Amino acid sequence: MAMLPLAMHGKVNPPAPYGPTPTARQLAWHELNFYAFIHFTTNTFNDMEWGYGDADPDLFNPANLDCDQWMRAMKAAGIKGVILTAKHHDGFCLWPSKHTDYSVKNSQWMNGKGDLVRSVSEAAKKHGLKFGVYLSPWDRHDLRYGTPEYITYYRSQLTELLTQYGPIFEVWEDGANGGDGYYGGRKEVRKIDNKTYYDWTNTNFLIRELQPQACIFSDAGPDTRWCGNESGYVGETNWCTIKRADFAPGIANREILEHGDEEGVNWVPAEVDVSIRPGWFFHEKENGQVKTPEQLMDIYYNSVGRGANLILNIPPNRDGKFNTEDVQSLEKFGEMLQKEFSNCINKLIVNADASNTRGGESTYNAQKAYDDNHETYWATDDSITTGEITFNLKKPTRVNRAMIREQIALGQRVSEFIVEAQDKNGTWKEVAKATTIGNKRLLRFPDVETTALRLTILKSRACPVISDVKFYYAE
Ligand code: FUL
Repeated sequence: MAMLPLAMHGKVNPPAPYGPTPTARQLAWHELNFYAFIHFTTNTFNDMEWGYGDADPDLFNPANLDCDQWMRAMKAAGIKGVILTAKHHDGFCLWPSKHTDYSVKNSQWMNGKGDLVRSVSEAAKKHGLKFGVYLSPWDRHDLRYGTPEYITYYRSQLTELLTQYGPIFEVWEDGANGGDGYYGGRKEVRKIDNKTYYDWTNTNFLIRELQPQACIFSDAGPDTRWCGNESGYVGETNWCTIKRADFAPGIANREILEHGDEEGVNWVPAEVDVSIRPGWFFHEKENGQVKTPEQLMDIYYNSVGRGANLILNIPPNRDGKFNTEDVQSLEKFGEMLQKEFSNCINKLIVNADASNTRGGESTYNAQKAYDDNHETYWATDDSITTGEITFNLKKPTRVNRAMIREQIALGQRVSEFIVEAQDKNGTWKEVAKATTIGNKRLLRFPDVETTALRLTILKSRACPVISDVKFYYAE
């Protein structure tokens, strides 16, 4: 006999999925929360952001490449994966592609025997980080850019990247497209129609075929979307849904991308891309502008803490290492992040009551919101879209942080909620108010000493399904 889903062991059906729901690959992606971006190419050596496409391959020559150092610094910050710019807009390939001469094989670095995609993917594997690739669609070097042959070239390169370097967790389809460039010496302006030129549908089929577990990022998904800015935040209200058909890579309504679309028909959650420095590539002159651990913490709350994933860019220097300023900031941030959520006060919860429990059945009761099991959840009856859980504490306890998660496998529902704390006179005081929850909502509020905490769902598109509520005290 087939196993019944856990919640069916009771008499009451679990809530039916509401609206679009994530695929298994998206659900796995949601659990990652935080990964890194590496921008590295000839731009690093000639101090550019968008190389024109005519840089001499010999320019690329990191004298003391140390990918282990990158991985250690990333891990110290709590980073769980890394995406490398295998090719940026300048067209220079960091691996010895068979389909162009414009690559590391013609640079003096390691006498043309180097393969940076290999070095980074192997270091990532060794340190337990996931690996992903960015392959810029816009190529300012290649003569074929703008013609159908270029699309064949792009796909051949993707095939190399997706077959030679182990499992890929994400493929980054950039939106910057067309303009002036070297283009095999023609030095002209080339414009493409970014809705039709790339035929993304078929490129994405290829990715699915070669790496079925990889999430595909672009302004339009299909798996994860741009958050509409490069400043390190997603909207306070952040829906994981959009209408995918309204977008294409390079065709982006920033307002919608920043907040998602409550009525959206596709599950395409936001990814927040931001650099630890003003630029995406390393520039000596920006050494004094590395984001501080405190700034990184704000970014973390404004991305991961709003249900998005964070991709933080850390550009290696000309030596092939992360600069000291960047390493120090990452390490300090990692320590702060660890402290932020190390003192969970859920252990002091003696009991919890919900205003309504689905079918009156223990399978969905308030305890399931703090049982440390993401699979189980508190849910109400289908007709109930507001409600509260009161968490009673063993003794007066100081609290200043909270984490709340919906069981997004059943869709995103909540659009308004508050957290309150009861003072010693029995008076309830609001400590936090927010809109959407989604995969994860992190809240910071001033210290409060309390004997009971209350989560109130004020508005939800369907019965709330809350899988985790955790309270913390951060010193
Ligand atoms: C943009 C690019 O133009 C930037 O150079 C950078 O790679 C960023 C992540 O995406 O579209």
